[in-house]
Amino acid sequence: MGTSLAFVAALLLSGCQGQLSDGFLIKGVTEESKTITTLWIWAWIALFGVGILVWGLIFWCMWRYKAKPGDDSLPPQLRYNVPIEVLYTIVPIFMIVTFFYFTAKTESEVMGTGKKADLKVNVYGKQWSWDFNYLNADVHEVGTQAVMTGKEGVEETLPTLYLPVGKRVEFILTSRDVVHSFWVPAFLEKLDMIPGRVNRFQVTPSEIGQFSGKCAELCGAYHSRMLFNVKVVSQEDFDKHMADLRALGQTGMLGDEFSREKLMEDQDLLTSGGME
Ligand SMILES: [Cu+2]
Repeated sequence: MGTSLAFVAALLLSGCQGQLSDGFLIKGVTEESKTITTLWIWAWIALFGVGILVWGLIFWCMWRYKAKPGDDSLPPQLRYNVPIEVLYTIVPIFMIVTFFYFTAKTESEVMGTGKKADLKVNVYGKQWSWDFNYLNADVHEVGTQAVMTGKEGVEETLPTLYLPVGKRVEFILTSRDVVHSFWVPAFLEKLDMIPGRVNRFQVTPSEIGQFSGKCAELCGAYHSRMLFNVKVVSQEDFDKHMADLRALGQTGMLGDEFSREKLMEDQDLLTSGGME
């Protein structure tokens, strides 16, 4: 009941974004999102198939074995029916194995970093924003957390990740402090950023436009303000943005110097220095 209500709610809520041909999933804007949407649609088809079969059997039993008026005897009681028990053990196992197989297959296709990337971007998570190191152009962008004013236009103040359309980008995800999660909903993919670990995935944005990104792992007080924009632009506009960053002096790669811990340490040094 809970699940079906949640499903109806999800359908209603996503109704304005998705459409039937995408299984009411939000529209993906990368090459890889087609594979994900296909998995999503086939999962629903399989689930509806199972649902219709199960509901059908339930209603058929209710109708077929309904008590007759005046007959209050118990129907024959079944116990230890080995064929039925074997059947309802094997069928769910078969279903789970099938789901697992297609999920693992899609995941390895989508996440695969075996192909050569056209560009590499190191996304550095921190409490509570993002830094982007464009490895090929040797320039970077520094982000600060969103300031929620309650007014429109917050997007303009957010750090923006630029990506050229139709180019395969490899994200190299690292974190300075706690676990964050790099999520661009329109990419239909997200991946955790874990301190001391490097996570990677590749996508090929296939549509020009601006999309929103956020942190998908509760990471502290201002987690909800850990927002960014993604701008998928033409190669010329991308090159121009790289040149702009260079002109601003934002060259080289950012390291750990912007972690909150590090900044607090420096602050402590300053404070204790001032006390002496
Ligand atoms: Cu976070």
